[in-house]
Amino acid sequence: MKAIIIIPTYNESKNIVRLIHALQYRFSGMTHDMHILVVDDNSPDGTAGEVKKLQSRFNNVHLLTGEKAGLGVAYTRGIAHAMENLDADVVFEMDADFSHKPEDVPRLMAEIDKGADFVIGSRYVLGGSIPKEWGVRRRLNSKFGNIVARYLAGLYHVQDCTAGFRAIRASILRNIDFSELGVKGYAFQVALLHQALVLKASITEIPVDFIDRTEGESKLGVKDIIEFILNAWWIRFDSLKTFLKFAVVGASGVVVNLGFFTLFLTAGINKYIASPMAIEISIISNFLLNNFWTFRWRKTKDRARIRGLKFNAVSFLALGVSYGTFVALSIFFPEVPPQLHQLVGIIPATLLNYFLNSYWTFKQVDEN
Ligand SMILES: Nc1nc2c(ncn2[C@@H]2O[C@H](COP(=O)(O)OP(=O)(O)O)[C@@H](O)[C@H]2O)c(=O)[nH]1
Ligand SMILES: [Mg+2]
Repeated sequence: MKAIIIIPTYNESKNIVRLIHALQYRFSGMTHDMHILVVDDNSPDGTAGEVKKLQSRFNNVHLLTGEKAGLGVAYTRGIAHAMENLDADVVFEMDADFSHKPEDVPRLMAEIDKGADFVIGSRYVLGGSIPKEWGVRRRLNSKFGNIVARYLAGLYHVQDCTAGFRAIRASILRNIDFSELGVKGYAFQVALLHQALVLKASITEIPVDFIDRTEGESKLGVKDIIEFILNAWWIRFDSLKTFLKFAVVGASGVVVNLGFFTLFLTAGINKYIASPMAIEISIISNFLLNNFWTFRWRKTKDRARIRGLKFNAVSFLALGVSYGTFVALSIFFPEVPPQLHQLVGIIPATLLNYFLNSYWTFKQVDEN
């Protein structure tokens, strides 16, 4: 089999030469036809020049250059080149900064040999690790990204969703429309994993130690983090249509809530009683619309009755949050019309309501 290790680089001149040598050393003990494709975005530090020098020594080293447009864009270009021009059977993703150990490459390849379609060098399965020297902040950052991908996007079954060390069969990649992924930065890793899950690829995680880089700096930016979170929501909703339906239901809930609240006030009901009544009615109407319209297609584990019970538990909590906000605002800002307090109370309750219902009540069951 022909395997292409794609290494995206931006200012990695201090790492790339050493890494290419280390990989060549590992390749010598392997039976497959192993290649390296460096995708460099015109790094100002001359990374591409270093690679070119090595190309005269190694004929399995390839270079693709382009404008800097993000990690995902670089990978998309690299994968297309590996498949169309280099005839890859397997494509690896690997960082240039030695965070991924070259000696793990044969281990990932061995899983492909055993039949896996998508092998992840995983930090979060038993035996894998993140750097011991990482402080609480970096640990939390890494964990947070993974939690967003697993629980917000819903990729529950993969322990390390954000890993950048993977081996993927070309047969899987060929069925993915990369122009549809809609991501430019680090979110690419999660978007690609999601597509592999949609295609029912056989996914294997093997433990790796993730090593802290010693040369150069991380390129992860704020833009990447924002795109990462938006992408997770996007995956959760699966499509624009589901998202729009959810938004329409949410908007209708606001109208129902405030409409009934006003109705109860005009009927002379005390505002502290009118508020929870209106909240409850809108929660129920939202549930019914989401159940029978927005998420109708979702296969869930529970029967409708259990789902109804779970939903009631969630509603009760959401009602508490919404009503608590209403009461607090009424006490602190008595001069503001009560409708406004009621409106603001909807915000935290909606977030909680959606999250718990999506993750628990309407949790999608996996068919695998
Ligand atoms: N071509 C290209 N490579 C990138 C870009 N952003 C990051 N990289 C490379 O992707 C790999 C992982 O990036 P790194 O900054 O180490 O991310 P971190 O490990 O999450 O901090 C490294 O080899 C980077 O040089 C980019 O925009 N374009
Ligand atoms: Mg790194």
